[in-house]
Amino acid sequence: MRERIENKQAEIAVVGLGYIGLPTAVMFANSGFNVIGYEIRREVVEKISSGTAHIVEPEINELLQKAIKSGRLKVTSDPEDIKGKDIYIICVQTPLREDKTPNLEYLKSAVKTVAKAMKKGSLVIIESTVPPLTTVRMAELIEDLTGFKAGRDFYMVHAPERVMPGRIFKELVYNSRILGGITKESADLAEILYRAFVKGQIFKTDSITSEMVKLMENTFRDVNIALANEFAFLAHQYGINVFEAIELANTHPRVKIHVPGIGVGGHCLPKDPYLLLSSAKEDFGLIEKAREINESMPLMAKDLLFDAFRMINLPPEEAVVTVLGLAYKGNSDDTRNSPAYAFIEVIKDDVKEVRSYDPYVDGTHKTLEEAVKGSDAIVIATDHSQFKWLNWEELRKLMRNKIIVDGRHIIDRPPKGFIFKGIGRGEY
Ligand code: SAJ
Repeated sequence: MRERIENKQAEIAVVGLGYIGLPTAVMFANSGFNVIGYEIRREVVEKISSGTAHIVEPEINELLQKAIKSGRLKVTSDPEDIKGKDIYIICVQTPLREDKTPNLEYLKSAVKTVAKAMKKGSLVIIESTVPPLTTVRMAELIEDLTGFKAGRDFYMVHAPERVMPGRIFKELVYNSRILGGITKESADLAEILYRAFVKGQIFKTDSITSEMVKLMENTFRDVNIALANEFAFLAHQYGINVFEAIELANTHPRVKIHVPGIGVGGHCLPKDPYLLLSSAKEDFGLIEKAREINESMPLMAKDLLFDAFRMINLPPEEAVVTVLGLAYKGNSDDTRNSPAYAFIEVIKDDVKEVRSYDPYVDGTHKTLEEAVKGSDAIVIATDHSQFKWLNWEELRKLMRNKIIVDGRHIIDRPPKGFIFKGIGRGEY
């Protein structure tokens, strides 16, 4: 197996062609491996086969077309096509259920598909983010289904993805990588494999540690954002601009306060703290409290908006509100767990009409002007670059009442002629 990987003769199947699976399949194919991408959504397979990615990511279509043209990347939705491969890389989602417990059904179903297809000696890699202990449990599931013995008849590794949407192809190469093997040999083999394109450092450990590392990274960010959000909340009470305070605090060499805002979205940060806690018997409560703070941020934006309505005696039920940005982060089309939707949800029953506009995502309106015409308030929910350079003078003329609520600190100096409110902008 070692030589087969070193010589790039090892055949790879990537299971799940989403935000991580597709770029990973493309990278391995362009590094010289024969790769088959397996995806149950047929329409996605068709789109990818024609050389167009179903996700927005810089460089993806060029790199995908290169991989397909070279003949090294094929895609399928037929499980027969992934039989007998040397390596299986599972990149499926691990979302939360309504009650915030992990839903591992996609992962289990992918593992079952792999168990049916794999051969003795295969290396199975899970890139999905999973609760601690999951990789060991999935190895046991494979043992049950195949009769193989983990560590002897097959290798298994948790290799968490750590890339940020919008920078995936750079970060796949330059970020460091954690490889958690259920045996040392498993991690050693995965190291040779990932070296095909990873230029960052590679650290090897056991699978429970790597599962924990991945969850700790995102929980670190989530808890830090919650702290910044709490500072924003306090800044309103003390009547100061939290962004000025943060900038000044961050001049201290050991302080790096995050950015407060209307909420924390995406497929990772809102869920990973719950995955981290899900396998534990007890905890101190900090992580859950941080989640609670971040999940309450759309309500802070609502309070600011309704304050503004009160200032002009506008009954909320007569108000038309335009939400600018639906993606969970700037310059992206990704709307997974976007706080923009959470915000719309908390205001929609109290106002007359909610409109939305996003240059990357289908909203209620196709153009900014249409979305703003006759509206009473603009609420900025995403930090798209375009929104930094809006012609406020023109937009003001289109609006009925002139309210701005900045949920993403896009506006530094409030434009003239508006009632301006912003999360953390207690001074206005
Ligand atoms: N956000 C804030 N304040 C901040 C930073 C972010 O409110 O100071 C918000 C963003 O607006 C966004 C959300 O948090 O709604 C998450 O955005 P993000 O840019 O922090 O992260 P993701 O979800 O795009 O990617 C994260 C990354 N993890 C870390 O930076 C620790 C990425 O490296 C991971 O690979 C990814 O999660 C993942 O897949 O786990």
